[in-house]
Amino acid sequence: MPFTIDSARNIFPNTLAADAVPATIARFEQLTAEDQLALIWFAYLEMGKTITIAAPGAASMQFAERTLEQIRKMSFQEQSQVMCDLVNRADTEICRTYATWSPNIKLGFWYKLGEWMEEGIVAPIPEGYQLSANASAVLQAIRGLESGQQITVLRNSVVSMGFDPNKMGTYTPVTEPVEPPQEASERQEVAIPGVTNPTILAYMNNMNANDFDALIELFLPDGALQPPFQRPIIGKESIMRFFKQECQNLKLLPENGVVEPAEDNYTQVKVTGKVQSPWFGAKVGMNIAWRFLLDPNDKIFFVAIDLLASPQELMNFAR
Ligand code: 45D
Repeated sequence: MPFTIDSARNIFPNTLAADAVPATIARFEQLTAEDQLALIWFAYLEMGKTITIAAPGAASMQFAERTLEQIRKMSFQEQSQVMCDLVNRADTEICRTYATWSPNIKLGFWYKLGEWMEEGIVAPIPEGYQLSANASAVLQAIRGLESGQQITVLRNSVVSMGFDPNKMGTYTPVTEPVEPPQEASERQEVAIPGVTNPTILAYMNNMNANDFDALIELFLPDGALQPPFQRPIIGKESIMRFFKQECQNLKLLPENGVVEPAEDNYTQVKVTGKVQSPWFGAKVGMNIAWRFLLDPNDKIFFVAIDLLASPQELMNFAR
């Protein structure tokens, strides 16, 4: 029986993903908006002691500028209301604007608000704010996560704020401009012990060079890519859009891999290693597995990217 996207999702089923991330977010989303805002604030302050976030580039900040200026001019009470609206996914003008933004623009917007909260330009979390018992427990759970999982919790909660994009009808997504790919002379090539397959190596090298035109040609027309904790993105056009919106300036650092024959002359490949995001650079290395299923011509039919449960999982190549 040939593979389907659904059956492909189960290759290397022993791979242990960081389920603590969605579990923590589910608990977080049960809290009141005030508690959620205060909790993120406390978590962010604590993380900031050990890892600093890179300031977003002007190219991605320009799109949030009008909304930020609007908020800057508000009273503290109005500003607090806007932040609660975002957490509550209310139907307001700002929540609808927020929904059109790419994840990096949303993160840049909150980065700026955080700065302004610190400077007293935007309503701070009231001094002495007492988290509810549940919120304290969630903060405690976040403290116990490794840093790659902490930043994923933060990112995913920021991305899901604002009005529900599925309720918006048609709209134009707002995303930062796509930078040109890296010059050939500046590119570095990965080496993965156990993996010589040219498609796998080209995947890593093209992603690292922001060469999405070359990268997308590695996929079958109806191929799929499954990001951590998400449903598969199916088809070249949608995957290309995802690359341009969410994959610029990632650093993929594969460390180990295994290549095995699969049914129907397909090949399954598992690679593990680290990934760095442009927000934290080398300060946060996320433990990642890539699970590839290649067709008989070595085109990518499916690839899942998993955030791993623990560093031990980097060495787990059991089927
Ligand atoms: O609410 O091979 C305040 C794919 C308080 C592609 C705040 C990939 C109030 C294929 C502090 C102001 C992409 C899948 C908020 C590989 C409040 C592929 C602000 C994987 C919100 C490898 C909070 C890539 C702030 C991966 C400013 C795994 C929070 C990428 C900022 C992962 C948080 C990237 C930031 C991650 C989080 C980035 C900047 C997890 C960034 C996280």
